[in-house]
Amino acid sequence: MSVQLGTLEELPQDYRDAMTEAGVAPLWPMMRKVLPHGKPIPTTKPSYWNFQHLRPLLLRAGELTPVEKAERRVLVMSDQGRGTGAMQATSSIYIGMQLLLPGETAPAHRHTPSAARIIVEGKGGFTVVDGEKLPMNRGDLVLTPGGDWHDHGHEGDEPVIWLDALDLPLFVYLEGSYAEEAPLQAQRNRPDAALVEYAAAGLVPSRRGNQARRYPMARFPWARTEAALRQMAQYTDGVVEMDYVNPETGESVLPVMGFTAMMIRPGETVRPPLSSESAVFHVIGGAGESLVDGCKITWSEKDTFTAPVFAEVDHKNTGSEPAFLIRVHDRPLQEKLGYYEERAR
Ligand code: 1HN
Repeated sequence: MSVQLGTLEELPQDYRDAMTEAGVAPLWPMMRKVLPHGKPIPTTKPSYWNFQHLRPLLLRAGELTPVEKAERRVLVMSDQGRGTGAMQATSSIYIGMQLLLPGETAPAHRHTPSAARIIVEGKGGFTVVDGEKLPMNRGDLVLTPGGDWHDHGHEGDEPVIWLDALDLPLFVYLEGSYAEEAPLQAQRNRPDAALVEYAAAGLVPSRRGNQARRYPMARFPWARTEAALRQMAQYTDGVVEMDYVNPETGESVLPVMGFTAMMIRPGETVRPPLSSESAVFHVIGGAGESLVDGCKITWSEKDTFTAPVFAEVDHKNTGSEPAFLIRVHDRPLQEKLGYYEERAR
């Protein structure tokens, strides 16, 4: 049962003026807006970016704007519900497509928000995170946790493009977003160390009193992820999804953003439960169609799309090969806040 609450217009003008004068306002006309019944009413609308449309725009940015003038040469991918230029793809997730040309460097900085890269194309790019040089190959997930120094470089001979995902909107909302700058970092002597230390699931280095790093694994190479998904698909008839976790703790790899690798078999349709998370889907390979709250999105390799909180989502693989996607979501944040929720459809 829902009572119709009083409106502002019902109140006498002199009373409204007096409230404004005193710096107060009545709650009841605003109550349903901030506390809708049953479920949230998202501002976020399902959005989609075709990589083949973004690519020439990004390459043109490479001609028009030298990296020195950009610091990070990025085209921001804005939620359609908020409009072009919005630094949000969903309520809590920022995404953008970044270009680095051969020989270029993007200077070191560190900031309070955390970032992750999903590599879209090109060979020879690398990022240095906290002194550790990490190669960037197609499909890799590379993390830049909040507070860690990071710079990007390029030793190859073709453009390198990657998708950035940051928990920036939350930090902006909290008035907690800021950066510090520095010259390029000295690279320490163990490039990609985590791949050696965490080469086998369930085994971590014995530390004999030394503490593991808070973010022990900064790079998850796609080849390993795809092999794991394909094996899971053989082992189960069910949904094939694997979460990226911190190998020391089993928790999500970053505090706010979560990452899940998905495989959809040829011809298969997956119909996940409604969930309170918002999500960005990036297609690593394959082709399909997704219905997001009734909005049909036709996607293929390198495309990106979003789903708002509690969206009704169906993904269908329309190709003859397995489809692979990485989902960036805010479930870890919502779990920490104690309200993550799934509902049957
Ligand atoms: C950032 O630091 C990077 O380091 C990319 O590559 C995109 C968007 C907003 C704020 C910081 C990067 C970013 C960013």
